[in-house]
Amino acid sequence: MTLTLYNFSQSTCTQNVRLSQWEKGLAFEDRTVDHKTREHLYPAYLAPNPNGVVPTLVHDGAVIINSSVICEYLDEVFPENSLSMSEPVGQAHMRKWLRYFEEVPTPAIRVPSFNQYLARRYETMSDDQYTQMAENQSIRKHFYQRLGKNQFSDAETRESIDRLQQTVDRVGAALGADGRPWLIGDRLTIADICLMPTIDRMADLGLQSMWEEAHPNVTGWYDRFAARDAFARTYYRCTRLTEIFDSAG
Ligand SMILES: N[C@@H](CCC(=O)N[C@@H](CS)C(=O)NCC(=O)O)C(=O)O
Repeated sequence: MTLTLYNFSQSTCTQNVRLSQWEKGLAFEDRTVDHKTREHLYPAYLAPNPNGVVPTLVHDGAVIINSSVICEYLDEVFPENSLSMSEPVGQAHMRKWLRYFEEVPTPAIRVPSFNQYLARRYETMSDDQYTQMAENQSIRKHFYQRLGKNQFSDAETRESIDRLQQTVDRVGAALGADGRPWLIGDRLTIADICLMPTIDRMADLGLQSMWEEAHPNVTGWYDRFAARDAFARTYYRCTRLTEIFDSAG
């Protein structure tokens, strides 16, 4: 049996899968995709994953894409150390959070990530090179065109911060409802797993003030998760943007 994970170390979507991997105690073959040479846009990568993004999981030849789909797949195929709910209503609550994360915070966190760090990768490109790079993207073509080699517009930046604020407010309210330790209740599930990379990235970008005062229970949730072995294994050195881009980091 082989499980191969095509990934970038700093990718929040990869971190969802890593957290699941280590919570479940699975061994993966690690295949780092080279973002510098845009290996994720090579025909060999696009054939299994036409979206041209990481992660991609290959399990004994079967290709599984989309991080939350991968997390659910792993939990179904390897039921030990379950990260799902045992009954349909609980499972529906978990999936409700997953869809919300995919629609609201996951796209939103890209905006400050690129504004503060990731756009630096394109600084030395000529305008023509950048235009070509954006044109060659798969599902991210319009995203890179909006970024425009520099920063997102003020309006798009404000919208993304607003979406992130809504997320921490909703999570804070859910955790505060009955003092529950995890989003759905007493058990850590894939909903917590798919939230953590956004919250950890927000902290890496210095945005903790968005929950620290208003929602200390979000800090409590973060600290509880950060104390787990799976967290330490997932966030190895150079998984955070500050470690990659700030020489002092
Ligand atoms: N919905 C997808 C999104 C994957 C995604 O956006 N991956 C990012 C890294 S977190 C990526 O590969 N970006 C390529 C790029 O920006 O050039 C998932 O959850 O797997």
